[in-house]
Amino acid sequence: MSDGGQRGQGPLGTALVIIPTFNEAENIGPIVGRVRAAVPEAHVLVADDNSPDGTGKLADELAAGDDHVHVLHRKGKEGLGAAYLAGFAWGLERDYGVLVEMDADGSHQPEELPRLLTALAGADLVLGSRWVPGGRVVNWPKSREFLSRGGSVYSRLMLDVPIRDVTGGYRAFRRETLEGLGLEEVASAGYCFQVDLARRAVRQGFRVVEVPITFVEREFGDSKMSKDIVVEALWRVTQWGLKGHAAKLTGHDKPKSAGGGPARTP
Ligand SMILES: Nc1nc2c(ncn2[C@@H]2O[C@H](COP(=O)(O)OP(=O)(O)OP(=O)(O)O)[C@@H](O)[C@H]2O)c(=O)[nH]1
Ligand SMILES: [Mg+2]
Repeated sequence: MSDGGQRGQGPLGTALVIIPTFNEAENIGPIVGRVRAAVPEAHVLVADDNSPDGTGKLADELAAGDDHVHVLHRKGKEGLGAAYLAGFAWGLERDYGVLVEMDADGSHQPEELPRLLTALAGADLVLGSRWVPGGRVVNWPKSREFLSRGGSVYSRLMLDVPIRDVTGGYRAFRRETLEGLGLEEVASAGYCFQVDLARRAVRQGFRVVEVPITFVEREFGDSKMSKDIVVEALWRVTQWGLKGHAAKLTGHDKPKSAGGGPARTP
């Protein structure tokens, strides 16, 4: 083994790349293949919500031919957050030291994963970031960019988290970080799931580092983004923000338990 961190099996332990899927039949084969090529020692867990287009069956076929690929079949569509929570639980029950979130649609390029894993050597949580210098988005309409940037700025101001891309979903966690986040209390389903995890990490004092990524808009398949997901995010972020500000005013703003070192982002 040369550079363990880059190959998904460094001093932090083996990495598990969790890919939630709902109707990603065109994308699942290519994305799993790209992860396997980019980080050969990492394992992949496809968390499929019984996709009507047969994504789960395709994932089973990939798993049958590769002992580094696993499939978690869930009974129906329950949202990205629920799929990740089930995937985290699956990984934490096993011996993985690093858990990675990645979309199936190619927006998160597996070829950038070694950089995220390398950064995790000096962090508790690494966020792939579109909105730090060097980060960018390819093929997004202006309206979508406005929504994403606006969502991040609003969350940052409301929640007082020093993170540029707080809604992004390309992330690498140390096992201990996930264990310290209080996942059993997380109820968010859509985008705000990502915001929720990031704010919890900052609150617990974990070291959060943003690494620039090039986010590529999906080429195949349909988006699962919906008005409901945006409304949920807006509503929850506003609630969290107001609660946080109220707690500050009354001096009740300290987390229940301490995490790692001081939070920081570059
Ligand atoms: N298991 C599961 N996966 C989901 C669910 N909703 C979305 N996903 C997956 O989560 C990832 C992100 O969803 P996308 O539809 O790409 O959301 P998005 O990136 O905001 O939208 P696009 O810009 O259109 O790609 C993809 O891999 C989806 O297949 C769900 O309810 N269950
Ligand atoms: Mg997408």
